[in-house]
Amino acid sequence: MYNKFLVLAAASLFSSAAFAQVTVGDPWIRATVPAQKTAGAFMQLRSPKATRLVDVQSPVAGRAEVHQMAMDGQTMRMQKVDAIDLPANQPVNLSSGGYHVMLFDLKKQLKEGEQVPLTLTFVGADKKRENVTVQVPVKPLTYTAAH
Ligand SMILES: [Cu+2]
Repeated sequence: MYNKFLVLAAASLFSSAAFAQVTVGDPWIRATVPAQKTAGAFMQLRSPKATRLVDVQSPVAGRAEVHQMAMDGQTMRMQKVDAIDLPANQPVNLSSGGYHVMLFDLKKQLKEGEQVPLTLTFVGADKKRENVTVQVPVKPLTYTAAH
């Protein structure tokens, strides 16, 4: 089962690359408790040509931002970043402790097993905008990525 999934994932990576699209690997969102208004989303981005992630949107959130964790003195804080640079063919990880997507003003509780649509907007060197929409599975509060 697990091996089969890996093969399928690899196959989809290759087919997407043929269309010069950004691929989104292993996306996930952490489940929320009732009344929680924010959630973090994580994934691995890879682009066949240099591009930048400039915007994020989701129908379940009033607003979404790209964030980065950074040390502020002794305290780890997150701050909004305007864009994430994706060098050609170099995977960029959005993971806890680094870059992540932050959803604000959640319109509902995100429960384990659900899928949340997330649209990522990229702008390449040619200034063309490219939208990539992925269905992001909601993972339990205790989940950490496999790698
Ligand atoms: Cu954040």
